[in-house]
Amino acid sequence: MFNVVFVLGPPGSGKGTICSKIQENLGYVHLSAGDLLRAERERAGSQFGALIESHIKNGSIVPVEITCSLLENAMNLHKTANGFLVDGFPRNADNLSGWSRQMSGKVHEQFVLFLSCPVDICINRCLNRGEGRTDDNVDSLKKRVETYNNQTFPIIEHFGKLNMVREVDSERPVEEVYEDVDKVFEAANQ
Ligand code: UP5
Ligand code: MG
Repeated sequence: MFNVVFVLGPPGSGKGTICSKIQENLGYVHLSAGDLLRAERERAGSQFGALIESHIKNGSIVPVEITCSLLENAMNLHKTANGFLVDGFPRNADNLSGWSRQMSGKVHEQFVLFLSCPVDICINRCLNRGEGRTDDNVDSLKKRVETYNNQTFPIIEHFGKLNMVREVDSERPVEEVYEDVDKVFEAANQ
């Protein structure tokens, strides 16, 4: 049974940044659903490349079967890990039900780390990131934020009702955010 922590928050809230630090310090394996989808998009011979790119550019959500299989394959490469940080997933109701269908009995969901940050700050972070992502432009960001508000935030609320959400304010400098994140993990694993 794999331990899983879902890491959610608006685009640019710092999910990837904080997950690298958790991986480095606490030994959880970081799996970014977005990174896995981008790698699949680039993989020679992938039948999903064009579909994935059209969703990424439009800020819409890739069918769960694709994302969930990429996540499961990645988990199976690290069978001895303490646990996994599933970054940027589940993003909507389809993601959540697909995950339950495919993963129930194989994983234990510990909690949801929710990195909260005002959207205008998040957008500026993405616009200044300079990694050449095809979705770091004003048009795509508008759609990403809309998808987050309409589809992903309700998933966070759903987990909130189950008492599974640990919220950390990620508007602050990375070191300060991580300090609180570390406390959340300490409390969860004691
Ligand atoms: N930065 C980070 N933390 C900071 C801080 N505390 N103070 C100041 N600056 C900070 O950070 C973004 C930028 O901000 C970086 O430059 C960083 O240095 C700085 P990052 O850690 O990259 O933030 P993150 O939340 O990971 O932002 P990201 O853009 O990756 O989030 P998204 O959720 O938008 O992107 P993701 O890659 O997860 O998904 C992309 C697309 O893939 C989706 O829109 C969707 O189309 C598709 N997708 C699916 O379809 N299904 C999935 O399950 C997942 C993705
Ligand atoms: Mg990211």
